[in-house]
Amino acid sequence: TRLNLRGFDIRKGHLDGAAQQRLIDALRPVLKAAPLFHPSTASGRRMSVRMTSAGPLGWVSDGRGYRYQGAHPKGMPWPDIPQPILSIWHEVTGLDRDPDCCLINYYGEGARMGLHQDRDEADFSWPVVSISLGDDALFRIGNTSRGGKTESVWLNSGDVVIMGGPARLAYHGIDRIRFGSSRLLPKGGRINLTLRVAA
Ligand code: MD3
Ligand code: FE
Repeated sequence: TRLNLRGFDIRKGHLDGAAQQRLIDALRPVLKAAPLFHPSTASGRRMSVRMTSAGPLGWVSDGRGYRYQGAHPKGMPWPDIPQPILSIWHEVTGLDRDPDCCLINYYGEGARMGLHQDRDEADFSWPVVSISLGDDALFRIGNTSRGGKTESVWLNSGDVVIMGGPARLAYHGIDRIRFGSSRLLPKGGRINLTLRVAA
């Protein structure tokens, strides 16, 4: 089913169980080559979500601020974005160009992501595509400026969300996950993939 919330195009159950498992299998070597790390905010606080990236550019955050860069914090190049992930981008966006970043967020027990905008990309006219895998997550959507009313929706494993147009600059975050609600990841938790054109 398809749901439109404030311009967020939410495809519930877009990926069946087999497709979800293929993505997890494709991510295993990526996580081995570019291990998850805890980014720290510019203010020096460690984020509860662990992250890594695939593609020419990856998103990092440390004492020097937020940015996209060509290498993992430990120095290795980011691995390529697996083909089954690129296929989903092309299927749902219809675009000719590939994303240059697949940001991989891992939510363990208690991890969350506060309301924020994604504004480190060069051109906000490209959409962002999000793929949810594993445990359920409570996704909150706000407005293009801070404050005002928000709306929440549960994202489940296999859901795909496309943010384009004005939704691209909306505040959003993950309030909490239901740890252990899915069997997809043997150790539990949630993986969110976001496909972006960063440069
Ligand atoms: C709306 N991730 O990585 S995905 C993020 O579930 C992020 O891990 C959340 O917010 C997660 O920045 C939410 C949905 C999402 C991702 C990117 C967006 C919504 C977005 C970029 C612009 C607008
Ligand atoms: Fe975001």
